[in-house]
Amino acid sequence: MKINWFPGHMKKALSEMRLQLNKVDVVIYVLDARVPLSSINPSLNNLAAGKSILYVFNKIDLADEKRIAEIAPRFKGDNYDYIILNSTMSGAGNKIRQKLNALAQAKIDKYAKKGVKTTVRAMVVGVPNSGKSTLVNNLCGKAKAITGNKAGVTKSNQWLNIGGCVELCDTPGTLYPNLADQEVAKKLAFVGSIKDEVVDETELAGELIKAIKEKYGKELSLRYNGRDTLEGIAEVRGFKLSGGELDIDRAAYAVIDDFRKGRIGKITLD
Ligand SMILES: Nc1nc2c(ncn2[C@@H]2O[C@H](COP(=O)(O)OP(=O)(O)OP(=O)(O)O)[C@@H](O)[C@H]2O)c(=O)[nH]1
Ligand SMILES: [Mg+2]
Repeated sequence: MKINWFPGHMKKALSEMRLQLNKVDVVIYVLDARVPLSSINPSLNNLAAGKSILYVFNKIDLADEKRIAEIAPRFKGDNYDYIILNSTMSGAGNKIRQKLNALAQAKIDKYAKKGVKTTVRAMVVGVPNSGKSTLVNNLCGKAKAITGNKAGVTKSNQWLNIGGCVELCDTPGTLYPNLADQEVAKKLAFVGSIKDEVVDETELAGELIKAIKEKYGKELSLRYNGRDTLEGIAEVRGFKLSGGELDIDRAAYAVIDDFRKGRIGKITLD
């Protein structure tokens, strides 16, 4: 299985994002905490170069908090910082506002000296389905951006004034051409950052079981009564086709769905 997904709309989105960069003070870089290192996208690193960056480890409710506590501190430096979040929780927005203002402090102070209250502008970027629009809505306090549990929901840049002298730009999820590291590509597919239609679900589920077994064998075993193959899982779940054969496709779907909904456990695959 070779995974690759870089449709025209992503290329276009990246060039439109670049055109708007000059008015951006902070880039909010949303990572999926289940695959945080795999959510780093070279195209977005290029885009954010030279800007203040706030890294968001999002979906912490589905991820391994201990592992994130090890990884996240690497994402703090002179002009960048991080925050660990569940964007679906009310109150998440306030934590972000504080960090945003801190990262834009130099600009705020410069204008304050002239007696002017300046607007902080942030662009929210990240791989598809990482929770950018959910985060934007949380900050707005209402659902202004469309969200959905699949890759590629947001189609174009959308600037929103969220009050308190902050403007946000929600952007479409973007990847990069030629996902050379297929280990990374698989992890992005596990969390639904790659459109499901371009991936072989049965193969993907097999790879997902392997990846979980390696680091979270106990959780896997608990979920599926010690089974760690699609056949075994189909058996234990009683998934059968009309002829009585095991329904492997259904088992594959079930494993992917269980993982994405956090039913196997709180898992971080890096
Ligand atoms: N459990 C959990 N789900 C979340 C969190 N943040 C977002 N989601 C869910 O993740 C899915 C994707 O969210 P979106 O906000 O549409 O993601 P996006 O990054 O805007 O996606 P694209 O526009 O396709 O790039 C939705 O089903 C959200 O409800 C979170 O912190 N925890
Ligand atoms: Mg979106």
